[in-house]
Amino acid sequence: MCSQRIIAVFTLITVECIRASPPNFVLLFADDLGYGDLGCFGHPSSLTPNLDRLAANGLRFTDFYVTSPVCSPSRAALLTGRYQTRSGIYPGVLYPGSKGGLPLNETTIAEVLKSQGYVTAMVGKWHLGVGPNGTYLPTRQGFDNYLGIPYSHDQGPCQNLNCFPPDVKCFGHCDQGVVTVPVFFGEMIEQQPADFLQLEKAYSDFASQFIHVAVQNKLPFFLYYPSHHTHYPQYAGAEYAGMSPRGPFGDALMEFDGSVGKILQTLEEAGVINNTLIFFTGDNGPELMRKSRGGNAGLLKCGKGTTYDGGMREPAIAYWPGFIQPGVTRALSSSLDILPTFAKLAGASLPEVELDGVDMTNVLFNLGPSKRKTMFFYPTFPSEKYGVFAVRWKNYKAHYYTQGAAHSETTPDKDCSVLSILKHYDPPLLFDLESDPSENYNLSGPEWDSVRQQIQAIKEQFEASVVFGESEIAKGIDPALEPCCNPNCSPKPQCCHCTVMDADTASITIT
Ligand code: CSN
Ligand code: MG
Repeated sequence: MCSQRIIAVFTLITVECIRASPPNFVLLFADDLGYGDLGCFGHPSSLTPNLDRLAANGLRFTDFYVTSPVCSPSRAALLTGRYQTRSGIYPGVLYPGSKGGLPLNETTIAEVLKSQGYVTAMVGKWHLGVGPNGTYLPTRQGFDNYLGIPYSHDQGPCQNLNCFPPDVKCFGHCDQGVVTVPVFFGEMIEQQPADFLQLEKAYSDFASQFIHVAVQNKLPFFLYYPSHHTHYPQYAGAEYAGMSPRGPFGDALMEFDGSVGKILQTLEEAGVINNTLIFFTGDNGPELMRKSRGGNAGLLKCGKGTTYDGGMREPAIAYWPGFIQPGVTRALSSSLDILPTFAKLAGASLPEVELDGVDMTNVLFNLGPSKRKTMFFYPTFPSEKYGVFAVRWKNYKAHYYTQGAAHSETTPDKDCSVLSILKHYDPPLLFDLESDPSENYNLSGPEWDSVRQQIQAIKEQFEASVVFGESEIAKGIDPALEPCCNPNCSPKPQCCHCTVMDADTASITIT
């Protein structure tokens, strides 16, 4: 039995007790956000009061990893609980005209939860494919509702993007010769190009409407909010532009943090704040090539595009008042673990596939040791020939290969630069991430042989279990597939231009 009294005593909570009333889930996913970007992870001039509040009253993860140093593969792994090499979301990322996408036979968190009667919504950046006739849109992958952009907002011309004030053009250059970035509502294009100054408000209004409708209908809900706000080129609306001491990246982050605050307020108003697990993390490390306009990996080495910790170790926070005790955990955890964890809490069965994620309820509720002992680091361009570039086991990390990346250009550390070509190590480089989180000091000498041998055995066992799925990204690009609000117009891409979004038309689907 699960009484209020038991709920109040943290140590007596069992997962069965929690399951008696399935919680709602809000999954917040920031874009290109580094380990050092949040106030609660030590950034001195970021203003992130709402995320800091979640961290102060929830569980902050110090050792949380994603599976890829770039976006689409990281998202595929988050939503499926499987390394992207299995689902085929490699190499690199999906493009506006990509033929492929997350295969429909993969089971997403949204599909797992729908089997238990959850109503689902996604707001923000998808980046797992559009395909012919919207084959790969979120609405085909378990999301009842979708408002957002289909890929990164630098994957279309951005020189005409509105920044703030509205007559000032955004800083930077983006992809040319493709359609401007559209905003989808369900499977329809609501606006093209996206008006970024209005978008964050549209997103939070939609999220709040979704929560209210779910609660009114007494349905458990799953809201996935993968924000693209901190991705280049950063933007912020009138309320936040120029407000952060950190400059444009800080403004964008602050506006995203503001929308987190609005979601929290909605959960409180709807009376479900105590029955909702909020989980926050990011997709990959910071785009250091943007210099001070990019994110920051804090004390970690390099950033986006690399398999150093700066590319793949992310800030993470779990918040559920009354259930998750405030604190900090050093338990090794991953975005792979979210699907099995949510499934466990919802009482859903797991997809019958080779899952890489493990249930982390032990970590969330302080019930025992973490089930995760290892983490494998695939590069941006994984291949069966090279396999994983690095392995984390306990506090150790072994690098078999390293390579710099254009996305991590510009810092004084030459290892991050694109000029640092692929290097193979035999024996692998070995770091103790607890005493040396910046991966500076290789552990050499015979006393480390046994650690290297154990890691080698773990790597071999893992790689023997991985069958690379057919690459969805290698299926290539067809310009005719670029999403266009006037499908038969000409000349493309310029004619793909549609009216201002009418947020009032946004209605919520609950089945
Ligand atoms: S990502 O950023 O989508 O957040 O990973 O916007 O790796 O070639 C990455 N890339 C465009 C991007 C291209 C992006 C790449
Ligand atoms: Mg990203």
